[in-house]
Parts: sequence; structure tokens; C-alpha cells
Amino acid sequence: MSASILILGACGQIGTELTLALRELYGNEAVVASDIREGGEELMNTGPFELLDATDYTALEDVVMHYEVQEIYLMAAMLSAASEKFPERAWNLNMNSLFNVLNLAKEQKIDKVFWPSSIAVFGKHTPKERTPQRTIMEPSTVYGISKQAGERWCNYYHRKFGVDVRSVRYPGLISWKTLPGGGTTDYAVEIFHEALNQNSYCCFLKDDAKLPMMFMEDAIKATIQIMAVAEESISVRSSYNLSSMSFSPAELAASIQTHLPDFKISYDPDFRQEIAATWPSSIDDSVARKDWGWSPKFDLEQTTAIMLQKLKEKR
Ligand code: AKB
Repeated sequence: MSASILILGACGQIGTELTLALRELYGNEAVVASDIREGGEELMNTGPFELLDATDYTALEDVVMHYEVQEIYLMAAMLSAASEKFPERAWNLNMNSLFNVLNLAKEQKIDKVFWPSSIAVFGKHTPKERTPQRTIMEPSTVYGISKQAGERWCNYYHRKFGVDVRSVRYPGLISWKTLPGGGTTDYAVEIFHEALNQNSYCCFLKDDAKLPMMFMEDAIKATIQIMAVAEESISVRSSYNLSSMSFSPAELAASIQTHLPDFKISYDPDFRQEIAATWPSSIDDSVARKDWGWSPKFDLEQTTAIMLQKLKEKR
């Protein structure tokens, strides 16, 4: 059997939609999904799947050899809120999985790597509005530290060993197919489910906690696009800033109210508010736009309309 793309962490929020999009593009058999647990029906039934722990180098190498993998998308990670609860587990998962994949590329067992970074690389001393590509970072969370270290390792492996690793700093991602888990921006998905379930939502961030966000279809487009462009187009080998919209919980609630006028939001901020307070409000992604033509499609109004519509259909 031969395939060319392997997704690690394929059953998570991004992995699920990325796997389905890549299968659509390159054919079902060409895209191997893997995770430490099985995923949803569509993902499991449309192409090859392997139970695989991304921190196990030998098991990973076996899968790479078996399927003749050329490209790996490393989507397995512990997100910001969960990482604060399990710092060492988060560090081990987030860093060891990255080293495994970078080393496979260094040993020329694979050709190309996608690894996601995050707005979590920034910290409280970073300029908050239109955060530049290159700026003060100083992340304060375990997740942010792992992402910043990961960016430096990607850059190092590219410079020292010529590894073709590409990366974007995802903002909070909004999707209807799979729930996020363990993130600070998860509220922006939960709110839609609760709006339809009980017409109200209690938010764990403050009303004015404005953060950079993106509809999943745009995030998948960016991921596929950066992996498809010529190597010479990539001038940033740490990770690219990526942006589409920014909003606060109060602004998202107001957008939902244009469809569900009786929807009510209340606020009970917890430790995730402290994390959100250190992250940017908006991102300057002009370098990604210039280097590989990035341009988002979905704004808040479109995202709200699609989320409510798709989740209603799912019910
Ligand atoms: C999180 O909230 O931890 C993630 C992220 C912004 O990387 N969604």
C-alpha cells in the first residue's frame, strides 16, 4: 500500500477537517489519518487510519515506511488551558512529537512537514493591536512556551539541516464538525452549541476579551496553501502570523442575537481569562499575504450564519 500524506492528531478539531479536505484534494488512499483514539464516522470510513502515538518514534517511523509517507501534518498537541493543568505532559507531547517529525525529515525519510504554532507565542508585553510578524513575544503559558520553542526548533532544523518545515500561528478556530478541547478560545465554539441547546451561555472569558479568531474553512485553506507553494516563497521558517477577524464574547453574542434575538450571555471568568489577557487582540499577517498570497474569506457575520445553520442541520 502506498500513500503520501500522514496526519498526526487526525481526530481533533483541526485534524478532522484537514484530513477530509486533503482526501478530497489528493484522493482517499493518499491520506493516512492517525491518532491515539478513533475519530468520527466520516473520517474513519473515508480512508486509511492508524492508531498511533506521535511521541513514539519507532511506531511513527513504521507507519511512515509502510505507507511511503512524504508529508506529515503534525496536528497532535495539548492546547493552552489543558496545558496549564498538565504542564509536563503538555511539554512532552508538544515537543517530542515535533522532534520526532523533524528528525524523520532530517534523516530524509519524509520530504515536508506542517507544524502549527499559535497566537499563544505572544505575551503581555507584545503590542496588542495588529501584532507584527516579528515582535516581543515572552509567552507566559506552558502551551505558549512550547509553541515558541517549537518555532525556534523549526527554524533551526531548516537552517542547519535543510528541513522543509512550514508553519502558521493559528488564532482561535471556529468549526462545527468537531469540538475543540482544552483551549482558551473554545468558548467561541461552545457558545453556538449552547445557543441552540438552551438559548443562553455562561462565558469563561470577560465580555470585552477581544481575540483573533478564524473560521475553520479559512484555516484549512491556509494550511493547504502554505504546503503547496514553492519553497522559495517561504521566507519565514519559524511561523507565519495569520489573521481573519477579531471579536470579543460580547460582540459574538450580539452577532448570534441577530439570528436568535432572545439569546442571553452571562460571564463567569476563570483562569482562562488570565491567559486571554496576555494574547493579542488583532494580528498583522501582511508577510503571509505577500509571501504566499494568503487572504481569508469568512467574517464574523458569515461565520455566525454558517455555524448556526450547520449545527441545526446536524441536530
Ligand atoms: C487555544 O486556545 O489554546 C488554541 C490556540 C489559540 O492556539 N485555540
